[in-house]
Amino acid sequence: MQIPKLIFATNNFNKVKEIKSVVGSSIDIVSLADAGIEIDIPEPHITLKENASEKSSVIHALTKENCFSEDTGLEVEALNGEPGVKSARYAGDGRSFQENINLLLNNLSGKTNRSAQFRTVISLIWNNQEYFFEGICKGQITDIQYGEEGFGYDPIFIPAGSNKTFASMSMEEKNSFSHRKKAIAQLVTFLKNIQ
Ligand code: ITT
Repeated sequence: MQIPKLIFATNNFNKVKEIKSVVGSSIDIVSLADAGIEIDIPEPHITLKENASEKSSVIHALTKENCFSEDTGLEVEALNGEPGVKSARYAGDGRSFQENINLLLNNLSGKTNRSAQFRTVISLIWNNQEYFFEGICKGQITDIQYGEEGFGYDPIFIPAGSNKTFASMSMEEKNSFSHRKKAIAQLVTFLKNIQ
């Protein structure tokens, strides 16, 4: 059986690293950089699903090749699901991971409900048809940040079943809990079953 090839419509190299580490040699993942595509895809919608769809559709229109994208948000219960779809630009356009973390911890200060979840929605375009997959990781937001690994909000998120932040884990350990791993595992199973 031939290994399926998929272009991954993302400019976030951390996502590429994590997803490659999960799929191993079962899928040939080609990042936008590997494919020589330089594009900043807008994410104008109010749901993760629509933004994921936008990213994969733009790359499919450009390449006509099988591709996928994912949109991820950190949904904090005490903030009514924020930053959610705005996770990348919570503190404003072009702001750093650190500025987003600072704003989130500030907005949560004094709140005892620290429950949150990461949610990833994947849009796969396979043979011109679109399919969606979702992965959720529930957990808690810390009072202070710690850990140097990972990216984004990893220094302030402790997944349920652990006592340390994602940023204090190796990639393999993060994968054993993560939203992204759960979503991509469904995509891998889907491709195995339809080939
Ligand atoms: P692409 O749209 O190019 O894929 P992006 O970084 O803009 O990359 P998103 O729109 O999905 O990705 O933004 C989600 C933001 O949420 C991201 O910038 C991080 O700050 C955060 N994030 C996503 N996944 C995360 C993870 O596994 N751990 C910590 N933070 C994460």
